[in-house]
Amino acid sequence: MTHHIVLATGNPGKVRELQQLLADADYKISPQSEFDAPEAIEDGLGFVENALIKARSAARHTGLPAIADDSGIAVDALDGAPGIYSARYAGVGASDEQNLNFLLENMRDVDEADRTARFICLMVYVRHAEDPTPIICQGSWEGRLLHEPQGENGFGYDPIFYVPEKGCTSAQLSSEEKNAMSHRGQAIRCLVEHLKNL
Ligand code: ITT
Repeated sequence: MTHHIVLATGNPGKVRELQQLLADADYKISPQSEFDAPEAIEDGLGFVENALIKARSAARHTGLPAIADDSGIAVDALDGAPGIYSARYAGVGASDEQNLNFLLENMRDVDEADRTARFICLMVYVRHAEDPTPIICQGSWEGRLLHEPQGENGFGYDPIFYVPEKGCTSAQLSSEEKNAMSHRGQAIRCLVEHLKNL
C-alpha cells in the first residue's frame, strides 16, 4: 500500500521542490493546504524545534505521518541572521521580495570577501503527532550574497544567492540543478534513506 504523508508547509516554493524531490519515492504526498490545516506557531529557538512544531501540528490535524521543512539563510556578516527568522525578516507577513530587499539593505556596506552565507534546511518526519523518535535530517548549502537580484526561478532569497560552482544565482538554476545541490535536496535525500529502513 502506498504510504500517505502530509507535507507540513504553507510555502508553495517548498511544496514544488519537495514534490519533485519525492516524485520517485513510492509515497502519496499531499500538501497540508488540501486538509485546511492551520498554520502552526513557530516559536521554537532553532530550526529543529520549529520543524517539529510544524510536523506535529500537521500530523495532529490530518491523522497522517508528516514531513516538515524549517529552513532559512544564515549570513556570516550578520552573525547568522536572519536564520530561523528568514521568512519574517522584514516583519510578520513580509513578502519574499521585501525580505530579500531588507537583507540587501543590511548588507549594503559589506565587502565582497565578507558576503558569505548558507542556506540551512532541517527536515523532519513524524509517524504521528506524539512520535517520540522523529527522523531528523539536515542540509546546508554555501554561497555568497550578490548586491542585486538575478534570475527568476526558485523562491525566497534565491535571486541573491550566488553559487560559486555554477557561476550564477540559485534563481538561475533549473529546479533539477537546484535540487541536486540544495540544502533541501540534501535533507530530503537523507530522510528518504531513513524512511526506506522504517
Ligand atoms: P512553512 O513554515 O509553512 O514551511 P515558511 O516560508 O514560513 O513556510 P520557514 O519558516 O522555514 O518557511 O522560512 C524559510 C524561509 O527561508 C523562506 O520563507 C525563504 O525565504 C527562505 N528559504 C528557505 N529555503 C529557501 C530556498 O531554497 N531558496 C530561497 N529561499 C529559501
